[in-house]
Amino acid sequence: MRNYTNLEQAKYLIIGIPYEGYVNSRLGTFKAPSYIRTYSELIENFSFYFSKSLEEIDLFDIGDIFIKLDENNDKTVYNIYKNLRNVIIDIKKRYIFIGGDHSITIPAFLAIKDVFKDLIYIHLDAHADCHDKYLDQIYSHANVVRRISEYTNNIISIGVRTLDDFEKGFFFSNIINIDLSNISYLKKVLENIKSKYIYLSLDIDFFDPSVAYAVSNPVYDGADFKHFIEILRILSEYMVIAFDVVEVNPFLDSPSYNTSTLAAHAIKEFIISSSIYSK
Ligand SMILES: [Mn+2]
Repeated sequence: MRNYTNLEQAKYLIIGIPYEGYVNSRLGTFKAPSYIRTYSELIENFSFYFSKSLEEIDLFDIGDIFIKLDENNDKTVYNIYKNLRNVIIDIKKRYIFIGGDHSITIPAFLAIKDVFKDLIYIHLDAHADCHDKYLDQIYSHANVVRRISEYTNNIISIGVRTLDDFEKGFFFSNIINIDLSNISYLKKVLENIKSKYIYLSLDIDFFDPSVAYAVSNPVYDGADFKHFIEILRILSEYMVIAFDVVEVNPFLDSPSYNTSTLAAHAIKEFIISSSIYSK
């Protein structure tokens, strides 16, 4: 994707966060922002689903943020939050973050929430990410929903299909869970929430491994791209202020790089679908 405008005029800012925190299986997601940018060059501008072109939208890619690494993962995540606070200052813009592993969603959500107070969090993921502590970490990829739940009561998960015994109690009693076979329920849920803004997070393992192969923790029986489009159609009637794509692992993506390309497609369709909202 190209820049169609400059930083000042941009309605959408794209920000890479090439950070991978606690790795419990296969390293690689820190490389995703550069691969997703590279394979975005395969993508055509016009959206078949939303009848609009990227060329009509002012977007600007500011590149990757600087990440001050600390020996302690939790401190590094806090450093990411502080840096994002310097970038997220314009309430007329929307923000797209490219991870990185899912831990980057915690500082991104908190930095967005500092500016857009009244925030709903929607989690598209195979995993519940509801661990309070995970291998002694509180800001890892497995704690995302649990940490965010400390800042908003309005959390919706879609596509979760595996759970750890340590997190299932919290998940079932605190999170609104929507099954892939019942996505239209999202509309009903949102009608009953008064909050104005939405943060949408896409863990690429939300998709079935046959759709998104290059992920660190694949779980079968996942989503197809049409499920994602169905969600975007519903959300196009709401103000989705921020979107992230996380957990693409380019080291597992060779030789096709289909998963990196899928992530770029998801970003394109998010930008176009959310730009339709005009209230
Ligand atoms: Mn996941």
